[in-house]
Amino acid sequence: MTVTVVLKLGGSVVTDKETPETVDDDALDAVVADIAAADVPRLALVHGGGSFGHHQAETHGVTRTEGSHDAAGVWAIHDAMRRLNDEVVRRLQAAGVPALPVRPFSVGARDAEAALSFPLDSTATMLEEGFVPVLHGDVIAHAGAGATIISGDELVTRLAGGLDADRVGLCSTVPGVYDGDGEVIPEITAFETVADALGGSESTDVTGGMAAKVRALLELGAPAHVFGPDALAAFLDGDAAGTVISG
Ligand code: IP8
Repeated sequence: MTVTVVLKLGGSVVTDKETPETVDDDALDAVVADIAAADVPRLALVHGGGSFGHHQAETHGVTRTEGSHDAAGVWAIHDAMRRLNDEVVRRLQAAGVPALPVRPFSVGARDAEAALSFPLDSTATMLEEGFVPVLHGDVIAHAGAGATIISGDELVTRLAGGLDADRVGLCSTVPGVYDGDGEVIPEITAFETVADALGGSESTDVTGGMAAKVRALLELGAPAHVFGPDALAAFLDGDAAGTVISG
């Protein structure tokens, strides 16, 4: 059986989150080297916004629920993400990974109830043809709201279900999901067991924190591993990494 892996590189891993529109060169090179060294036949990548998308989204007042009809603002957010994606794809290709971009802005939409439509024809065909599709958090057209943000995590959920993924990885700057004592929780199988420790959203970015992530990952239908960059090689080798979440 050919294993399908969906991997998200958090925006905080690939960018310097404190400095607008700045790639974290060393961190990005390190994850690219791990991906290039790994032997994953079907790999779909997603990356977050970091100091590219979130910075522009804040400037233009756009969130997952607050939309905008200002074309220049929507384009500024998309263009920032496009430039970050260019950099990720360029470095992956330079390392020998057959990476190609998929632009969520041109693929997906939300209806008036905010339900996501995101056809996977291009992504799935790329995988069949041996490419590594690289998606990213983005803006998308949203009925009644103009355009809103789609997070990398939503894309991971869509890809995991739509591609029937066997494993899902979320590589961020933390080594896993922490319990109340600051220790990494090895395994989560139900939200109630960790609700107190997570205490709601701990992140200030526009698309939500760890509690929301854990809830969504419990619904995936494939085990999801939440880990830091040091564990990426192990995850790509098929080993357990960080916190394993399976509902
Ligand atoms: O960093 C958000 O993606 P995320 C992307 O995965 C934008 O939440 C455009 C803010």
